[in-house]
Amino acid sequence: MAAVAWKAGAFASLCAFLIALYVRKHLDEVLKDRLVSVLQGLVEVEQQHSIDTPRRVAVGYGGCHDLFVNAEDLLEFQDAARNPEHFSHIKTYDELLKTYAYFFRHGAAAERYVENASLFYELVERAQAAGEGEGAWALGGNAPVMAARFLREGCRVLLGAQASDRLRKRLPPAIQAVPGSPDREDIHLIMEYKTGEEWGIYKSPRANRFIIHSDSVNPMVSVVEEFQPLLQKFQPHLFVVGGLQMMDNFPFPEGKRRERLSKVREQMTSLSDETRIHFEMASFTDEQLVRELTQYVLPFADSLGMNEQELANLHHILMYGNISLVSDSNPRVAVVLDQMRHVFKLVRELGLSTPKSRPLTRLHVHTLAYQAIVTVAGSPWKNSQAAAAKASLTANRHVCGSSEVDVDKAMLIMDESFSTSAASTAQRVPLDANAPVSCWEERWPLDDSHLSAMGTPAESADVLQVQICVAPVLVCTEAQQTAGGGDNISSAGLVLQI
Ligand SMILES: *[C@@H]1O[C@H](CO)[C@@H](O)[C@H](O)[C@H]1NC(C)=O
Ligand SMILES: *[C@@H]1O[C@H](CO)[C@@H](O)[C@H](O)[C@H]1NC(C)=O
Ligand SMILES: CC(=O)N[C@H]1CO[C@H](CO)[C@@H](O)[C@@H]1O
Repeated sequence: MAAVAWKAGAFASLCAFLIALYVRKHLDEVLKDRLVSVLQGLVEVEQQHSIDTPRRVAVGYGGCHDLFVNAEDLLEFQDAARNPEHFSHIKTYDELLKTYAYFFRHGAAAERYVENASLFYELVERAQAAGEGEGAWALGGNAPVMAARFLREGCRVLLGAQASDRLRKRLPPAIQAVPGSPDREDIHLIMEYKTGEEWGIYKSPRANRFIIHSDSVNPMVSVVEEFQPLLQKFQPHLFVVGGLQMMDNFPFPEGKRRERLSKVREQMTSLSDETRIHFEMASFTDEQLVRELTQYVLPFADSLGMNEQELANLHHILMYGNISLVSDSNPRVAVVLDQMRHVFKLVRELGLSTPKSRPLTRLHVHTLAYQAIVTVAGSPWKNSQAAAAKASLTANRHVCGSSEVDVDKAMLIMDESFSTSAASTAQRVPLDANAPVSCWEERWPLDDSHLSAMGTPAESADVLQVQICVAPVLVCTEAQQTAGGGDNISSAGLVLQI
């Protein structure tokens, strides 16, 4: 009896095992089929629109030369490092060691200006001696990355950077730039360390980088003046303003940063109405700088691009006047869309009291899991659905380092359906694998207190009609590169909309 029962039991568990195996395999196939459908759906939408006549795109500001070195090959641990301290800019080797120790022990990224040029160039010499020759150098800065992407997408491109000879050699020749700063000025020394790396009495909890430079050309945005005649002549369809985070943590003399930002504003307002202006946010640590951006830059842009953390920061500054230090790295669609609605309306309000401002008509937020684009109905931005699809595919292509998306190296982390808002009136939108990019229209009531300020007829002012598109990202599971992702993604999204 017992043996029979045992056999029956064994048989039953074997069956259960086989069924489980079958179900699992089947589920894997279902999942893979779903990824394939999503990919096909995205590619189909992306290809609906092509760019027939080359568009002219101008991209500011700056560019630099990144020199990569292993921190442990460059910085020798010395007693000064036993007392970590945080200097906003660096004058001596001891200050460098203390500041490095401060960030290294937390595995936190940081970038610092080295005021003592002879100290900095000594370090550059040492890094070159320790490094791998040419391979240790790379084109750096947001503007050149965006410029290169626009070029690849078939645009004619003008770059607002004073290109040193060394930088010029690395730029694709078809990109027009402002001739030269000295070769030495634009070097940024990127010291990398690994997870668990030991340095004297410290051990880094995670891999990261500590960047130093002695570059005053980029933080001062000194290219603005020389760029102006080229920009006027070029008559771009699109002018992209980015790279302003180089101003973060730079020791400006009193009032100088505002002065430089007002030059940027002047450049933006000098362009004709035919030119669309996009501002690409970045991660800023200086709250005052972000506040100045909301005054000098944001009201003069038609379009803004940013990631979810930058959105959370901007939202916080506009709502409460300060930066939120912690934010969710994988926020739900509803949370991001609600923040986008707020930011959109608040940025438009900023413009109301500002002469020569432009009303915001586009906002693109890129997250790891999805792309969201809001545009105002009737504005010049075209093809939002295709733009969201292209941005999403570019996110995968960039991180996986390949122009073909491979579903075996991709996954969806966006939920099966999402809510359009946390409000009770929200709709639930399913993520349809066969039509993965969801677009819908919304009418946003505007506060009537702004009607008179706006000076436009009530019918167009009391309600803002917008289109929202959300596209899932096929998240790359075998990351080749992450830096520069946002720049590639934002540019890819813009290129189909101008
Ligand atoms: C600048 O760095 C050099 C080289 O490390 C050093 O000799 C000099 O004392 C430093 N100057 C200042 C003002 O700290
Ligand atoms: C920002 O301001 C709010 C309200 O004044 C305050 O509660 C919050 O702690 C501040 N946050 C930071 C990060 O300083
Ligand atoms: C995968 C991809 O397209 N990434 C690109 C992002 O942009 C830079 C500059 O154009 C390229 O070098 C990367 O290959």
